[in-house]
Amino acid sequence: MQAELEMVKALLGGDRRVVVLTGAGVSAESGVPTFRGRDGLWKHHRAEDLARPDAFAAHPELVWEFYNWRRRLVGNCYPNAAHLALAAMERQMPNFLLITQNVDGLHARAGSRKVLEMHGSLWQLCCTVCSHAREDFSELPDLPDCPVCGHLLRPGVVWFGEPLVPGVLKLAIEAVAKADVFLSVGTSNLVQPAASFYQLAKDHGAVTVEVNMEPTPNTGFMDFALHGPAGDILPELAG
Ligand code: BJW
Ligand code: ZN
Repeated sequence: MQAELEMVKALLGGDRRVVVLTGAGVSAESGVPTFRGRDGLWKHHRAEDLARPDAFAAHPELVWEFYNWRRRLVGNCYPNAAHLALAAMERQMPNFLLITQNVDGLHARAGSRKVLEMHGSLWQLCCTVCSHAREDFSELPDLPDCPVCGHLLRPGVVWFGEPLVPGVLKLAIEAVAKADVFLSVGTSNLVQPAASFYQLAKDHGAVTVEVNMEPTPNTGFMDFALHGPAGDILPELAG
């Protein structure tokens, strides 16, 4: 893998346009559970079954309990070597963009300034009825209500079947289509539209690279696949 790593590192030099897509695997070494597999179980519920508008409509208290637990958990975690390497890449590379599916805010805490959070943020709240929305890092009540209209607040994240954060998808697609190098890091590539970004990049001539602990459905289509912990591989690419 060392030879592949050196080749990818060389590709990241100069003023190449580099777009990185991250997923839950990037935060795994910080102690944030990933979404799928055994890690994704909370009180016998699959995270995928809770991150849905119909689950929230039927059991808002259960879904809020899940999100409040995650807010507390992430609040006690810290950025790891992978987050720090991506923040360093942003400082080193003039044409660098980070797109994340993560809602934990750890990229910003690591020092990344240009981050597109395509699935929203755990720290964003929005009203289910009016347009009230705010960032809030405090401990929340079990069922937080809107200070404007009194109705239920919801986490400002994107659930299955919901459109991505307005404007963010457009910016992401524009950047991916112009990328010289596209890196997919720590994502299972099971959720659309993020899982198809590599295809868009490839169609426009980008070199595609995957960094993951294990193969994903996209691995065979990538120009380079680097297998191992993001916290080991990204510092090597950034250094
Ligand atoms: C490591 C590691 C280490 C571990 N180092 N690696 C086209 C085809 C089929 C279906 C669809 C389609 N288009 C849309 C859909 C439907 C749906 C979808 O994709 N369904 C699939 C399941 C089939 N998509 C949507 O609904 C999206 N909306 C949409 O497209 O809207 C269209 C629309 C337009 C107009 C009107 C209405 C609608 C929205 C998707 C939202 C996803 N939301 C979630 C929850 C966010 C909130 C929360 O966190 O609670 O986002 S689901 C969940 O999955 C979360 C994640 O961001 C996302 C991706 O997961 P990720 O990051 O890949 O994590 P894992 O756990 O799956 O993988 C971790 C990986 O890390 C593994 O591979 C490990 O090996 C690796 N790893 N340690 C390196 N140390
Ligand atoms: Zn309201």
